[in-house]
Amino acid sequence: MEKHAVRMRLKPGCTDEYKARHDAIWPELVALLKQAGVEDYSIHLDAETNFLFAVMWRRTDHGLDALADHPVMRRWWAMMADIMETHEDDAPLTASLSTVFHME
Ligand code: RM4
Repeated sequence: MEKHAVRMRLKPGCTDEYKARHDAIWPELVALLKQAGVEDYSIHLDAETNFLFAVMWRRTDHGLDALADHPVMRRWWAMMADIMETHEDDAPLTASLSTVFHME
């Protein structure tokens, strides 16, 4: 397992909607993420900047890269595109975060 963190960005004024959509996350998306090797996944908001910090534990042999082409993932990203900063194809803009401290 490895911990992986990325930064995304919410559009201003969309906090409640973002939370509501994730509270009602599609079971098929959860199944897809689990199947791809994700075992623990949380997203944290900096309300001052609207940056979202996503942190997950994933198998080292995870299949997350292939999910970008999966119809369920694409449908989710299309649904989320009105409230997140995205590429033209609706995939969220992401920046990888490097680990600088980890206490176990
Ligand atoms: C996020 C974003 C991510 C997805 C999670 C579940 O808002 O779309 O790509 O992994 O939702």
